[in-house]
Amino acid sequence: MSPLAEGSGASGSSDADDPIVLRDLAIELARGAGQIALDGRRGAAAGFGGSTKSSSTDIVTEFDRAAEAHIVATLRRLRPDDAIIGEEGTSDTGTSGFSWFVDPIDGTTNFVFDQPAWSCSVAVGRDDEMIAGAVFVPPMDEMFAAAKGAGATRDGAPIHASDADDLALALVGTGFGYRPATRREQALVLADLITQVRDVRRLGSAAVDLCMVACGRLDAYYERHLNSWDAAAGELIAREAGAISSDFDGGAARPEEMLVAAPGVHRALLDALRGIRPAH
Ligand code: LIP
Repeated sequence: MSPLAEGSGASGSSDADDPIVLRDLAIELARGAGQIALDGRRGAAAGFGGSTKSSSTDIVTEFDRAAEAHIVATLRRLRPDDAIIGEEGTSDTGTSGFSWFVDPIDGTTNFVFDQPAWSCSVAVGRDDEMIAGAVFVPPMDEMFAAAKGAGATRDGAPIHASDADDLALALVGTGFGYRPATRREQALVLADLITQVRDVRRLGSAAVDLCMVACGRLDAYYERHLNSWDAAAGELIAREAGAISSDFDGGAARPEEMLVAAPGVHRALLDALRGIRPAH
C-alpha cells in the first residue's frame, strides 16, 4: 500500500507508527514537495526572487510555501493527531506524541540562484527522539532516508560515513547564519580550523551537508545557529550511517550547535573546535 493511501499512515495503529512505515511516508512527502519546488524553479522567470525573513539575505519563495503546504495537507489528512513544525510557519500541536519537522526547501539561497545544493527535508520524532526522516535533493535526484535502528540509505541502497581517521586529511562542511554578527563569529572559527583540515566545503544546505557525511562525500560537518527543521532528518540519517553527532562540548547535538563526523575524526574535530573559541 502506498504510504500516501488513506489509512496507511493514520497514527494510533501500531503498523502506521513503525519507524520503517514513517520513513517511507517521509520519503513520499519529501519527494512530492521536492518535485513541486523543482517544477516551480524550472518554470520561474530569470531573476525570480522572494521575500525576506530574519535578514535581507534570508529568502522565502512561493515555492517554499507551496512545498510546505503540500506536506502539511497530506500529514493533516493521514496523521491528524500529530504535531507539525514547518520552517514557513506551520505550528500544529498534536496529541499523538509524534512531531513532524519540515523544511520544504533547505538551501533557499541556492534554490533562488539555481545552485544544485538544495533539498526538501522531512523528519518525525516520537516524544523527544527522532525516529525517521528523508532528505530529497531534487537537482541531484537523490533520496536519503533513515529509520531508527534500520540504517541509512541513498535511493534505497545502504550508505555509511567515511573511514577517515586523520583530521588533517578530512574534508569538512560548514555553514553560516544570516546575521552579520553571527557570520563574523563563524568566520573567525573557520579562519583557525581551515589550517587543521584538508579543506572546507560550504554547500549551503545543512540537510545536504549531513547527508554528504552519511554517504562519505564529506568526513564531517559542523555549524551553529541552525533551526530544528534544518537538521532533524539529516542528523538521524548521518547517525544511522555510523557518524557520531554531538555539540561542541561532546554533549547531545542540538540545532544551536551541531558537529557530525565520521567516527575516526569526531574527537579530533571536537578538540579543534574547543580550542577555537572566538572572542564574542
Ligand atoms: C540554510 C541552512 C544552512 C545554513 C544557511 C541556511 P535555509 O537553511 O541549511 O546550513 O548555512 O545559512 O540557514 O535558510 O536555506 O532553509
